[in-house]
Amino acid sequence: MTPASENGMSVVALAGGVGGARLVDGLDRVLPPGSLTAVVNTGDDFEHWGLHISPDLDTVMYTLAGLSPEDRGWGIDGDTFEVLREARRRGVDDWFRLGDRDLVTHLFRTHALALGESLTQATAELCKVLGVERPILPMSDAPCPTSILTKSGEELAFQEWLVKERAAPPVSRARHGGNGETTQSVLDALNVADLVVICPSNPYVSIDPILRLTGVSEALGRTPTVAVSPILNGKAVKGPLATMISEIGGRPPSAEAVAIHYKGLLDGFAVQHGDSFRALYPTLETNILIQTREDRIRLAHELIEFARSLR
Ligand code: FO1
Repeated sequence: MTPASENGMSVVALAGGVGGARLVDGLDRVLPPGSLTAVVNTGDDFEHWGLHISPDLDTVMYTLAGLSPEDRGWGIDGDTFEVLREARRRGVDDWFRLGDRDLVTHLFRTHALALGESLTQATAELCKVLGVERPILPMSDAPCPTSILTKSGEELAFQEWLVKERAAPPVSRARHGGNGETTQSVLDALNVADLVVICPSNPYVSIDPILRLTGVSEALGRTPTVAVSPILNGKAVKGPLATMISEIGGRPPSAEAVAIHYKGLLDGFAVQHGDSFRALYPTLETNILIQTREDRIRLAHELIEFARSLR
């Protein structure tokens, strides 16, 4: 078996938060330069302290730069929080924990956007400065805010629901705002892709915002597409996904429930040992828990080989 890293295969990975970033990191390490593009959710983006915050773009960027804390997954490992402490002392909103080093990213991005740069340009500059060579593309340069409609009839901005309210208010559905436009860079990457990988991110709030953009699902229809389940043995590795599946999807959380959600888009699905189910397409049963770098590299190799077997 020739290691995947030697064969030219252009891969587009659709990713959201921490789980997505970890698989992108694994693919980044096994694929040769120029053969991986990450298309990242910006539905979590919001303005806070007058700054444009892009949590998922930053989580993928920091992970590829080797700056992310292994456990928490977001922000910068070892970051300090002096600014946050001072903000708290002065009664400034402190529910979203912005680290001192992390703040430089938000200042840089907000300034670039104020100078008229696109989110794609600003992200490319941030990646360059942090030594991240792989293209990390925002799914859109236009605002596409995700909000959560709660069962009590409230509409909360995504980060307010997830972080400020600790994902406690029961969800009736996620609402995706914006004009539905992706970027030409995303469409160009999809048009030359030999494979699309839907990373183990939350389908409702990290992947759906990407899939609903004009031209994206059509591109997946033309390209072999494999997904990695974000649910293992009925539980989410991180975050509120399991509850969202039962609240939004109306079914018990399982890899199969996720596959049903992606109806028709998949040509293959990677699940945790014991989670396979009768599907119309091949499923890869393996260990999809990817906390360590070795796990990420192993899963990335397995995925590439699995995708090759689908041809
Ligand atoms: N998640 C939290 O649960 N609490 C936080 O205070 C928090 C701060 C934060 C700062 C920067 C950043 O890039 C991410 C941050 N996150 C925080 C994670 C973020 O809310 C989620 O990981 C993603 O939005 C999930 O897709």
